[in-house]
Amino acid sequence: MKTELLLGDEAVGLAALHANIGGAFSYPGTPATEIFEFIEKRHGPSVSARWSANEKVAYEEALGHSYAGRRAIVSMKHVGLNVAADPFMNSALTGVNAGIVVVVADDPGMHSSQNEQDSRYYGEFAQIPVLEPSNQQEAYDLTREAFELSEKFGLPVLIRLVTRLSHSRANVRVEPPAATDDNERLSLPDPNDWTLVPTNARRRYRHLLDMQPTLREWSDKSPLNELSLGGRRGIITSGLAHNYVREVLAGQGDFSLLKILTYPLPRERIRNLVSHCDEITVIEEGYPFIEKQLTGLLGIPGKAIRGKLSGELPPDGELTPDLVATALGKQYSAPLAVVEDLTGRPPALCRGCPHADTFKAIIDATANYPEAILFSDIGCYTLGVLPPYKAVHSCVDMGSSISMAHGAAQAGAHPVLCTIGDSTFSHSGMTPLIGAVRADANITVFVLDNAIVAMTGGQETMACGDQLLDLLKGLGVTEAHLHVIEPLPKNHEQNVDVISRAIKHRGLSVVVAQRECIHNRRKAQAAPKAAQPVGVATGK
Ligand SMILES: Cc1ncc(C[n+]2csc(CCOP(=O)(O)OP(=O)(O)O)c2C)c(N)n1
Ligand code: SF4
Repeated sequence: MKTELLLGDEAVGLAALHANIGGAFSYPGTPATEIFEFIEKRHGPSVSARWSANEKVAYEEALGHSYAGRRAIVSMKHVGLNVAADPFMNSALTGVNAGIVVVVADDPGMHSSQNEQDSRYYGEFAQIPVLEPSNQQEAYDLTREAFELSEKFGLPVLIRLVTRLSHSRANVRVEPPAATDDNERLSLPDPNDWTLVPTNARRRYRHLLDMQPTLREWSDKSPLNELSLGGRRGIITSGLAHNYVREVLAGQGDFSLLKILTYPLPRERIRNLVSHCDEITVIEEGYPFIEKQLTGLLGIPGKAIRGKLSGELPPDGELTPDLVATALGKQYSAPLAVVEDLTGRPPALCRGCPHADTFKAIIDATANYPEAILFSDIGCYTLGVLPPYKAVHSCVDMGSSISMAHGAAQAGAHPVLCTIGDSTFSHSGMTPLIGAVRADANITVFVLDNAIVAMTGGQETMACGDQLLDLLKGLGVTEAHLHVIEPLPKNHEQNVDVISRAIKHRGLSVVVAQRECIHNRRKAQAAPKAAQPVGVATGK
């Protein structure tokens, strides 16, 4: 046993290595990125760790890895699970061979996300076990346990993190595994369980339903959920929110408390708490997931249930100790002074960013088109919505720019432009482009090739430079309407001219803006840090 100072994300990554995974699969996305990055830095030769093109691909790679007999971790941000939802839902029917742990980091408060959806609903939707650690130590312990559970139940297990846990550090007691055969693989499963034609799928769904009482019993009996009965005022809390409750109560007040870390909900303990208390406040980060199940449609006669649905806590944003204290009718004063008067600093494109020069050229080329629409996508270039550019008219989900542009063109809009980064293009831009090519859609697509996944911290991109151009040609973009510009101030007039011609063409044009992110070169020049492989315990 030794101690390491780890982010919540890193604790998950280290636990996965200690659980003897064969592979880690992911697509970058804040606040989950550091899980994979930690594994990438620390893994030994028996572990495969490569970024995937998107979350669906990552999930399917993990599924294939499990099928072939090695444990797999697949990590993503919450909206990534929307992209991976198809294999995720269906893997609850196929089941797993070697263990699969799906780690999803939610972002209540939307620090860096399009929404604040709560991944516990996905766990319930797929009818699989969910674990929700409240601190870094539990992030480590529960990830180790999740692999055991996954193999015990033959199901993927979902771990739900939230930003504050993913991105804060604490000392974690870790236990490297005893010597094992690192490359050992389980034998192959029955292919009939994995081939979801209707006869097999019906049988496997029945099996999943038959598993539910076992999962409920496991959750009911799990020592991870702690119930302490005291006064007649009850609190149910889960995951990270438990810390706020502890901080606010500071060991005082005559409350009964149930801390939940496992789903399906531990009904027996909830029943005990409810029958002991007159009123219950539910304190959970995210949607009122527990509260809704507790109240059902009509509530519990004779009991007051408080939380986000009843208005004691706000329905959106992150919890804070202040909010929790108010909901519990307590006074709270922060142990450290809070600096209130920090000047707000809106995000902005870096000085010298290639995207800035592309937007300047687009703005000048569309100056005579007041009706021009520019659909954008998710990446640094989304910041083109802000002054001084104010060029971007939408950003919905990854890959949506090209399809939305195609839809607008079909409504008769002109000119219709869209901007998509190189990573987002590989993630989910290629499929809509095939449709746009086939229809010769009257749109101008800008692929912003800065040779990196910049917004999430500079991960490798799947295709850039000549490879990206080959890809575009392979998807059917004709050479006559495929333009390459270098977005630099000195090329401004020339670039405006190219874009103007592309817009005038009544059909599909693609403009590739090729210039490296200014941070990429510096990063490439920096010496790689020495990696410390994680494997079998050395006893040191
Ligand atoms: C489904 C989903 N997965 C991941 C993310 C996180 N994310 C935001 S932008 C981005 C990629 C940005 O790369 P690129 O399109 O090349 O643009 P750049 O930031 O390099 O300009 C990622 C992975 C997300 N928002 N949604
Ligand atoms: S990180 Fe790179 S791509 Fe992002 S704004 Fe800065 S220079 Fe532009």
